[in-house]
Amino acid sequence: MLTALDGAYGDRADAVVVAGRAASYEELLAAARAVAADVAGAPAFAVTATASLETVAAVVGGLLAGVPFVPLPPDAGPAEREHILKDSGAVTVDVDFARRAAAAPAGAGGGPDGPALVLYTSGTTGAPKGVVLTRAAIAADLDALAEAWQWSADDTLVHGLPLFHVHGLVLGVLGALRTGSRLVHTGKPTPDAYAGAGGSLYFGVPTVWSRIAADAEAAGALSGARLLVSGSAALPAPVFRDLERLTGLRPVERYGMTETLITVSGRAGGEVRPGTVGTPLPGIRTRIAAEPGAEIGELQLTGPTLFSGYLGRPEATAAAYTGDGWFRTGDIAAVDEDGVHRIVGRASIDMIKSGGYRIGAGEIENALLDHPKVQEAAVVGVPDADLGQRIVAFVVAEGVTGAELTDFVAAHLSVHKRPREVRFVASLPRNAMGKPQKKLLLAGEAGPASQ
Ligand code: MCA
Ligand code: AMP
Repeated sequence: MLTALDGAYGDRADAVVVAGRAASYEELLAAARAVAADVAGAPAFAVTATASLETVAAVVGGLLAGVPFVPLPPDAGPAEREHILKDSGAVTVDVDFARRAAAAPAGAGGGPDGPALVLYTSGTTGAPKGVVLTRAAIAADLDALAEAWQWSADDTLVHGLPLFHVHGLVLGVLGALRTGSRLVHTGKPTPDAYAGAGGSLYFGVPTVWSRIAADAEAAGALSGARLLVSGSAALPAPVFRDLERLTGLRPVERYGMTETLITVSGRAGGEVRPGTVGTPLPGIRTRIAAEPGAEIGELQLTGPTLFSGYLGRPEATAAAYTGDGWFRTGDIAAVDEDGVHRIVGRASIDMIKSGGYRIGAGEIENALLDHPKVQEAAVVGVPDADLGQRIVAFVVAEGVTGAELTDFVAAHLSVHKRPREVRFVASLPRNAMGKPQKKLLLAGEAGPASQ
């Protein structure tokens, strides 16, 4: 699974650098074996997934032991943490990178179809669901990306993404360990940190790229790189153009989901057009479920990178597929005559993407309604130049401030799920069925609300 740790590409003292701390593959493997010994036999294990060598050792340790790893967002409040632990049945483990073991526990390991990761992600309503990803799906995705991006042991990969989602953990850690590229995780994805890291390959969400594009000096420092990759949300065309002007590189966009891993991407050395996410990766088939005569519709796909289901939720898993077995992404897309895909928006107004984080409106509404002063709440994603969308909560409440409600959500769920703005209203516009009419709440906001 992780070719670099088998010694395929040699070793160096700074093969993996996370937030300023360096480790060789040998050190990482020894720390991961100690994790594997701790978790062997558990149904699943959870670690608070800070941006650290400990989290890297945890994900590798889980693979060595054949025990699924459940990364806990470090900013998760008690409600979110408890939900993830209870739902997954994971034991919690503390990782000490200084603890080393000479061998993995006897008899440990997992087959290709065994679960490697359970990643919690939001739907439009309710609490986050656990997405089960197998080793085979991860390996297939990383190999497809390595081919698409000509990603190899000659690269130094740089990013500063969180280690509890696909982007930072699967691509950003396991990808480096499978291809043998040196990894520099910057801790935080600031323009200065990216500029100072001296990489050949850079990953970022559009918010990261737009902050870099606004900092000419930092962007200029990336001009020696080979490839800049953007994903997790739509890269605005002006950011694409600014990056090209400042770095001389045309950033490659790729598209994916927690449930499918990365399925569509631009190619290194290929033609790249702003606003498009490229063509399907090897092994992936896509189709557009459009109304007769229409060219855009829901993007549906099949392939070896898909999840094996939502943990313990067979009905939700079944509902994610069409009758003929295609995964329903919930994204609205178009495909041009060359097979190049363009993501137009989300089918549901209740799925928000803010800073690259996927956030279900229902989860935030439920958290707000748990506050004793809140009578009604409706949450929407409003177009935002920095975050793509920012979470805005419309509430009917008295005797509480917006800042108090923001802190309440930040403490209960996670800091990154907090509303950036709370607007107090006398009542929510509702249709005849009593459902809040969110389109009316969004009326007057500039730009498309879907991205
Ligand atoms: C602010 N803070 C608070 C509060 N308000 N803390 C407590 N209570 C409050 N009310 C603090 C935070 O703790 C943090 O402190 C600081 O303010 C800023 O927080 P944050 O909102 O996180 O910062 P940001 O600047 O808005 O973050 C932008 C970001 C971030 C860095 C781009 O959104 C990010 O990392 N996004 C990546 C998401 C991602 O990886 N998505 C991939 C999903 P301090 O700074 O001290 O901590 S996987 C996926 O989508 C697929 C498969 C795909 O296609 O990739
Ligand atoms: P998540 O499950 O957090 O990985 O979020 C997946 C969602 O992110 C997808 O369903 C899309 O809505 C969005 N997404 C990911 N990559 C892109 C992209 N390059 N362009 C537009 N949307 C994207």
